Amino acid sequence: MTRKGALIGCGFFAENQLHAWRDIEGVDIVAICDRDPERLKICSEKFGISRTYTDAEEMLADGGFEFVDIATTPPSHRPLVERAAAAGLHVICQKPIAETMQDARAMVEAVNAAGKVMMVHENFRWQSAVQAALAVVRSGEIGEPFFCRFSFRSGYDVFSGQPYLAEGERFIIEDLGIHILDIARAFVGDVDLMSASTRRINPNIKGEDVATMMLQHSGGATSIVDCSYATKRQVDAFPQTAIEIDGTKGSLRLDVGYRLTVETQSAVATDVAPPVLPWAEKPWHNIQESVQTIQQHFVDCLNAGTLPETSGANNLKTFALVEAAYQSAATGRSIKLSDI
Ligand code: NAD
Ligand code: 89V
Repeated sequence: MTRKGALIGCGFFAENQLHAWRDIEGVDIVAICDRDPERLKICSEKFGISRTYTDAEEMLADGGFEFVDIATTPPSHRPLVERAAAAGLHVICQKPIAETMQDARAMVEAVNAAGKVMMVHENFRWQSAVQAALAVVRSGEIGEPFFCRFSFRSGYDVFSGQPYLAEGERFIIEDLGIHILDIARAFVGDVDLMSASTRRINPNIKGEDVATMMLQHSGGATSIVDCSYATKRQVDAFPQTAIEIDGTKGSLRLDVGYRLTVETQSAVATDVAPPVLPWAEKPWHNIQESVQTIQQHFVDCLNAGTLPETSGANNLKTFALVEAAYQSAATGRSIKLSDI
């Protein structure tokens, strides 16, 4: 059986999603939409998709697919997800799920009420190096984690490809930190308390480009999640997340350069560099591979009748961490997640 889908938003990142869909068996993207005819034409020609629309409403009304992949920027996420739910479609929505917690909850509720599956395209936990580290922790080899650090520090110019990132009041926590917070949840679960501080180093952007967050997890572990786009190094780490985990029986380090070291009785280091997919390019290959993996996961879940790991409901907990971090940074107080 071939599952038919449609994609809305043919911008910077959507090309990765379209490449991945093309390579996943049993899926066909039969229609695409962008309100910008130029972007629509580029993706239509590049991916050989002839059914094109500049109006999402029109595409959804015409139908002929069972899921929609929403790859637009956040202001359009809520109306598009609600419209897709009303059309009885399964939905994938790019991160951040929404602009506010209220919108995010309404979106999850709308898809739930329609009896359909919603996945947030939260792909960083699907990076193969992160998955390799997760497998070690889940195996119990290093015991129970009690301290973790998830660190993303780079000086990469993200603004040339995504100029809107320089314009928002919120930047690094909402756009990038959200991925790293989600990785923290994947490793050590949900969070009770958040403390955060932020800085803006780059004078040419509006939002914060440095954030340091401390998370008290419900299971007892403490995590530091630190993010920076103001870190100047000779060899830039973009877009790698470095991970340190101390457990009751040993420790794990995922270092920049995709080297995973597990220390118990002795230290064992492994190269966990991701493959460079035929359509991918360095240094984005790490992210690009995870796009293919998460989309494959979505199809597998539809086929199995199970919920994706980063379902809408699951992702509300990651998005709540973003909200809590901004509230903490603004007030100088620790924020209970139960208050979000
Ligand atoms: P972009 O601005 O390059 O592309 C968005 C496209 O959506 C544009 O072409 C725009 O014309 C179109 N669009 C917007 N509203 C629309 C609507 N209502 N109907 C039809 N078309 C509409 O943005 P981008 O950088 O590709 O980011 C898109 C999303 O992907 C964002 O949410 C961003 O955070 C996310 N993103 C995720 C990753 C990741 O690794 N998961 C990486 C980059 C971007
Ligand atoms: O993944 C993202 O959301 C991107 C980037 C890696 C550049 O922060 O915006």
